[in-house]
Amino acid sequence: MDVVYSPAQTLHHAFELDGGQLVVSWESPIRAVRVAERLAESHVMVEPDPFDRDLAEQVHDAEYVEFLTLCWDRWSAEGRGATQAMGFTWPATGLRDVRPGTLDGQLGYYSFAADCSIGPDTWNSVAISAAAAQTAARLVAERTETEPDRPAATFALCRPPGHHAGRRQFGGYCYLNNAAIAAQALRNRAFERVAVLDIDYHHGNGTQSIFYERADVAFCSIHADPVEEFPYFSGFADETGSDHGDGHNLNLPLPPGTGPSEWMATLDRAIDWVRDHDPDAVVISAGVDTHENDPISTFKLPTPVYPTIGTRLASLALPTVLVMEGGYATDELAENVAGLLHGFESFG
Ligand code: Q9C
Ligand code: ZN
Repeated sequence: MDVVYSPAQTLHHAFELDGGQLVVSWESPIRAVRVAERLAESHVMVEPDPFDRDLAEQVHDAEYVEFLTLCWDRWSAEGRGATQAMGFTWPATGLRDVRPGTLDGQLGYYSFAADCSIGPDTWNSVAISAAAAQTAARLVAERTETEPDRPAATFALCRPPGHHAGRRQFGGYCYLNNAAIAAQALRNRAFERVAVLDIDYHHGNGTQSIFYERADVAFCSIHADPVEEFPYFSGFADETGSDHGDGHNLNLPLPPGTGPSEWMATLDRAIDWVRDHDPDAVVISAGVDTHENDPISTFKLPTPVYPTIGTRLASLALPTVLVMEGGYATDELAENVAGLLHGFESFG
């Protein structure tokens, strides 16, 4: 399969509040560098199309996208360019959900976690990362038209990741929701029903919330139980969708420390659920922070399991956009991603 990626995605780097201190984010540029280097040995690398803002505004509020594009310029115009922009107060429970006029107010209004700063290159990398997902969806749609009997697949090497970003909220290292953008792009083409299957260690709260009331995009996620893990306030098993989306959302939370046999059995459940929804295309939120050496996660998947995961995902035999999410074991990351893709490609 082709890989969509631009080196401009490495320009962004961020800080996160961790253990009471502001530190360099685990979500580092080297992640994309290593994965791209590795995949270039075995795959055709494709440059992303120009960022499609109208498409992004189908899954994000236009005002939010505008905020992201202007945030750094406003921040530096306030004379604060020596550090990066980050909120410090949020409309938490009991407070009012009003949009403030000031930058500090809006930084809180438009985010849910202090792990996601905005620097001079953030918007550029974020837009190109989203464009990679958008381009991967276009390629899958076009290949499905020319070869309808062979399920097309493309990997969007997205960085920064996206699945925590909601309609108007950044957090969890995510600003624009790349998987949601890919799913919407597929919907805008010939695919009437799309399923997003999220295998990142963390719950894809942003993707869930974007499609929660919709029947045309189903969402299923396997992740660490939010009782114990980020994002804490989303990802419980009783979140099943609402309104038209009722029954179109499935969360499969697992305890910290979950190993490969339990995880693979859960993947089988997820795949069965996706198949029961009879989608025309699939988006995989492909986080590999489930790895045993991941520095911020607790699952125990060894490197040799990723090809097996890829093969199972391919067994859906549907047009598929794979979108990279998390994965912070930088020494193993490229091998795990390459293993996932090779396993996928070896199916059938
Ligand atoms: N510094 C993804 O894997 N953890 N995001 C913050 C306190 C946030 C992970 C911990 C984890 C977000 C895409
Ligand atoms: Zn994650």
